[in-house]
Amino acid sequence: SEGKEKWPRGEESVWKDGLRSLDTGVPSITKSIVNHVQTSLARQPHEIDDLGAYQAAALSVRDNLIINWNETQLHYSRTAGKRAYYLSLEFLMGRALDNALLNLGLKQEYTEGVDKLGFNMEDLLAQERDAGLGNGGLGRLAACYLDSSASQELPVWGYGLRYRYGIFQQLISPDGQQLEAPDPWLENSNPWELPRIDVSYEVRFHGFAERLNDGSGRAIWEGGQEVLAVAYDVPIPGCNTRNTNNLRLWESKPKRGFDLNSFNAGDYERAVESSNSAAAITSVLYPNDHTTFGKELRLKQQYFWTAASLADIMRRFKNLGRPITDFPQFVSIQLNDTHPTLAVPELMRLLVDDEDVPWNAAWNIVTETFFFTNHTVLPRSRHGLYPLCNISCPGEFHALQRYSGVKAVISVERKFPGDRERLARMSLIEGIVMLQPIDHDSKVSSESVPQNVRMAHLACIGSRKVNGVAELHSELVQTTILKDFVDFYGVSKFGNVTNGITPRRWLDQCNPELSRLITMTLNVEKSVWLKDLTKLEGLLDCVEDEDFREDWAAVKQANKERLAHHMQVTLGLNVNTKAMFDVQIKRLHEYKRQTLNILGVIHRYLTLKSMTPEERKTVTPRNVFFAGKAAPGYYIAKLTIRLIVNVARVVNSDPDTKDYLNVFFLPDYSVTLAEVLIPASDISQHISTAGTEASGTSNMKFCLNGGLLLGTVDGANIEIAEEVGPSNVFFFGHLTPAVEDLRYQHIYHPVPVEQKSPALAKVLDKISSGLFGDRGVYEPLLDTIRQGDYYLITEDFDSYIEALRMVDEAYNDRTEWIKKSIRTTAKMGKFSSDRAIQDYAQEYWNIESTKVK
Ligand code: B1N
Repeated sequence: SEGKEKWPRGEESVWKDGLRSLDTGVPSITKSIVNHVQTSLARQPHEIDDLGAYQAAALSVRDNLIINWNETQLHYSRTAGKRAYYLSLEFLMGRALDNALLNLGLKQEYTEGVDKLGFNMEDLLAQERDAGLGNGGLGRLAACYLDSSASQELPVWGYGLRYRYGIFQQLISPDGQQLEAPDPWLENSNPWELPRIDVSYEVRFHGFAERLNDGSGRAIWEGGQEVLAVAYDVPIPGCNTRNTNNLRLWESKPKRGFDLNSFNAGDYERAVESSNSAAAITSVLYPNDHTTFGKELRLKQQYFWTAASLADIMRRFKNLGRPITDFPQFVSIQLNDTHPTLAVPELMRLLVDDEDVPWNAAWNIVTETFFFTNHTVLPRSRHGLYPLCNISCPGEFHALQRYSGVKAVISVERKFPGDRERLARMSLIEGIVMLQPIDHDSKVSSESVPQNVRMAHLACIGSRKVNGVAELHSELVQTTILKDFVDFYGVSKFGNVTNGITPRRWLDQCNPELSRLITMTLNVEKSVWLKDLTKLEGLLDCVEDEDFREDWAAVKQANKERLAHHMQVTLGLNVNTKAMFDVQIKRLHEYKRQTLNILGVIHRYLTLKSMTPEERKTVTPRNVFFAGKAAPGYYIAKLTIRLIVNVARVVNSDPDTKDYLNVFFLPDYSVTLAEVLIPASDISQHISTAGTEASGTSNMKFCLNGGLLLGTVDGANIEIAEEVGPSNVFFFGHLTPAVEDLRYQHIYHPVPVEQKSPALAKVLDKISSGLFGDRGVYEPLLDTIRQGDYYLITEDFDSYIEALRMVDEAYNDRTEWIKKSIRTTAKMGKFSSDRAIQDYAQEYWNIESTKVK
């Protein structure tokens, strides 16, 4: 189906007659929607509700995407150039309809079309469920990169898993406890995916690998359980182009409905179980951000996905009819964090065992093909250590041990003779330094002793280049977790690609009013600045234009009202839209320090309480918004949510303060909720302990929408400040080089909180005293600060409070604030994911744009 040109059977003209072209023009759009109501949905016009109308409109848009998708795949096959593949266990796509309409340039026509049919486009868009196949920044980054690849006409495919349940739904009980519910995103059927029953592979688990005694080093892997990987394709439209790329997601299925052997033996239950276990592999996304290890099912997901993806990539490569050694000339594969690391030994296995490539040649192919992005230096996430034998791909284990045992150790030994400590640090398999090649038994079974594999080391040695996701983070990767590998390979193997975001979703789609104002002001076609975001600099010419500033401020005000309306309708809350909107929305994590934020809120509350009513009138009213999910097993993160909710309860109902301070925790944070929150923000908080947030990407989204940034000197905050200038950001807190020493002091020379920060001590005491109810429940959270204080809340508290004061002061100068807002948006060009994808395409993958005519 991909480019093997066959003449149609039968009469060509009949085929040609049947081919549909793109729907454009309102009459053809309404016709196609009505057709889908009648046939695809099998419903009567009079019984169509918003959901039905959404589905019919989506199917109609999908027809257009499929036509473009087919053209694109044919074009890529015909031109037979190099392709890149983005392997990510997470793709946090959000909704698709609005994005597709905007990228196709059909929003206006479809809006008119559904209007003629008696519906309102906004209502239809609201029917769609988010595709929440990710936890946070890492998964959303993958989604932005797909949008940029398609928009820049680059031949890039994503590969991931089709989880039946995406990220859990978050419910918040009245007393502030997070409850999790499954996310049945496929319940109403998903119009954006195309099941490809013609594309499937068998993936083997367990069994044994038998080495052939022919001197080739090849092994035959047999037995165990075979699971079917079935492809579902999601078309990825580019902006203002026909190029439509592909996201291929794998679903696991039992190879046969039943395990026939057990079935025949009369063991019906066992037969059903094996089919369940196959289907279970892609049943649910692991809801942990930064920590997921030691779970067998997770590792099975990883192997299932990498094996199916590589088989698919190999088949496509072989269609080119090239010798296998050309593989890296036609294929680049980006490993999104360590999650797809098993692709390294799996490609070795395919090359050595299936393609009969000698070991050294195979290793050269592998290390020319893969590229590895590291997304975190946090110690807890780095334990990418898995008991590899337990996932039981002994074929993998076999290949890996051969490498680890023979090659790597020998070459490290050669470069650093006798440095056993270095050898131990660099070892791929924890606790094992093999100076002698292991004497392989000809059979390696899954019953072998479990040994932990260091995924980051394996990904590093298996890749041509390794990159971090912001300047500071890439530096930290090279000086800390992979330092020994820098010594070994040299710095040229290591690089940086600062993250980016797609301005299509994160400005044009989520903030249509601002988009319109920008287009009018720059006086170019919208797609011109959307595809060259540095064009925003043109806004700087208008900073002194008072009318323009008022228009700019009016858009922000309208977005604040849109959020307030949303909260009124969905949560029944009244939000004062005259107040400053201060937003922190991200996964709950100690390193991200939502705790610091809520402690600052309490400090503000106590200060307000100590003022006279007259004094209070000088205070800038503030709404503080929080949203974010906590990993279900992350006790401290859940306790932080509970504290926020209870602070909100007390503060919002206190007649002394409620006109000056309100706190909101919005449940069930998602891409779609972010699209409402971000355009409404005056200031947003990105306040991780220095050196812990690899990049952050929501910081870029807020700034692109004219929200100012309050943050630490960390991740991409630093590069944002470089662009917008120091007077347009609010920085506070200790710098990365100080962090290690401060932590050391906290352990060996602890100073009581009262001495470090009396203001903070008072806040902690108030919580302990039960001011926010639940006396005693918050002690474990407070103890993380009083003892050890790993994330340095006490060290940064006072400068944080001072930064908040400076935000207040700046906000009170309305004209200056609007100017800062305009200047911030104007300087966001660097953070377009188009720039990031160009970096990858040119510096890493070596692929070129190729436009579909
Ligand atoms: O990746 C984002 C960055 O902008 C963030 O700073 C970074 O925290 C985030 C294991 C992760 N790093 N590591 C993860 C997610 C899931 C998982 O199972 C680790 N996510 C990040 C994009 O670069």
